Amino acid sequence: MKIGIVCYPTFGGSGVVATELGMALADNGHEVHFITYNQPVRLDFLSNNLHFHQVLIEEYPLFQYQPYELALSTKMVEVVLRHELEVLHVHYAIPHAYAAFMAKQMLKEKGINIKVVTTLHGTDITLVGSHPTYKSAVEFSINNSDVVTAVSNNLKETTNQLFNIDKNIEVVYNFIDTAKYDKAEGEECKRIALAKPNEKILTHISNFRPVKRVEDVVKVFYKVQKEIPSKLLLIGEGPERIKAEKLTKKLGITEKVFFLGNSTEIAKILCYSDVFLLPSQTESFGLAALEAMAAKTAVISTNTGGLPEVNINGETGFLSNLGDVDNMAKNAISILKDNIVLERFKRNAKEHTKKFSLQNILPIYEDIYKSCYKVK
Ligand code: GMT
Repeated sequence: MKIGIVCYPTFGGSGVVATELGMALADNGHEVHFITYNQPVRLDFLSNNLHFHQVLIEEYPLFQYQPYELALSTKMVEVVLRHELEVLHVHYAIPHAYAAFMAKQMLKEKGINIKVVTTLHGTDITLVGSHPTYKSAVEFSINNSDVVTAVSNNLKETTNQLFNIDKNIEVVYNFIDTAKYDKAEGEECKRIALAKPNEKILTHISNFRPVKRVEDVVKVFYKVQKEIPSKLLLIGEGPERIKAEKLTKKLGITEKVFFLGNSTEIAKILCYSDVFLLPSQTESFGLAALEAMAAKTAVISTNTGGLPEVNINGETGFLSNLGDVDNMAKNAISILKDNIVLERFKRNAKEHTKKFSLQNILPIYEDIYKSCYKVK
């Protein structure tokens, strides 16, 4: 099929999922067109069935805010017409589902019935989408998509609680290309560069937004390193990084904490890790946790949102109440203090990711695209 993918091109989970999906669809013989304002960070190659169309904004002194949705829907129309796309798959409702609706209307005038699949990722519903500033437009664009998917059962339920949705939301879990992580594990994993042989490695990866509670990561690590010789790797960039750095200084643990910034080498970094920390206020799914699990890493997380659907308490890691850093540290220590226990959690984590493998999830999206043509 000929599929247009609209997403944020950044390190955020929705952009990562959209990009990995597009690349996998292209590998499977579909013609995929990314439509966004920059080449997605994980889109590391283009080919004759993998294309990128940049949405450019025309600056004008009158505009305090540039009308991105207008430029995006115009670009969608142009790409659909030029490449005869059959489906537009938009990731993250704001403003992509709204822009897709506008494109659909414009194309209708030209006698073309483009199908729109909207995937809800989390904050587009929980933190931003339900805010009165955006709520009506988000509800409208969800209800006017041909198919709507959510990345967890929890996100589906939350969407139905927060909005008046008149169609069934299909749950399609985030997925992982497990082969990538097996490869990184097989290649030389230079753990020695970061930690001594007796030291354990804890990791956190995020966009360092307030919802991730990065200070809790540092607080948990502070307690863990008192009992277990260990290092903490923090990967990502964002507004909370400075606070987290200040806290490591205050706690006197700077020499044990490495801020590594954004990285496209996630599989390689995760191959070092023993425990992954994700103390988020909410996560619709927690793709970062799934990536860690694929790299054989146990997960210590909160029990919020869709996290219990990914991290199985007592099996792949542990779940704690929001903000309960004592419990998170206690759980991490209980895994890290015994190498046999650690190995069991790591193996379970890896095993559990099979449920979310690319091979399982890709055909679900392919069926959804086909099903659009059966939808009225
Ligand atoms: O977590 C973020 O802040 C980024 C955000 C995004 O949309 O890029 O992530 C959301 O989508 C991911 C992919 O579906 C999910 O794995 C994350 O759990 C979700 N984040 C939140 O719900 C906070």
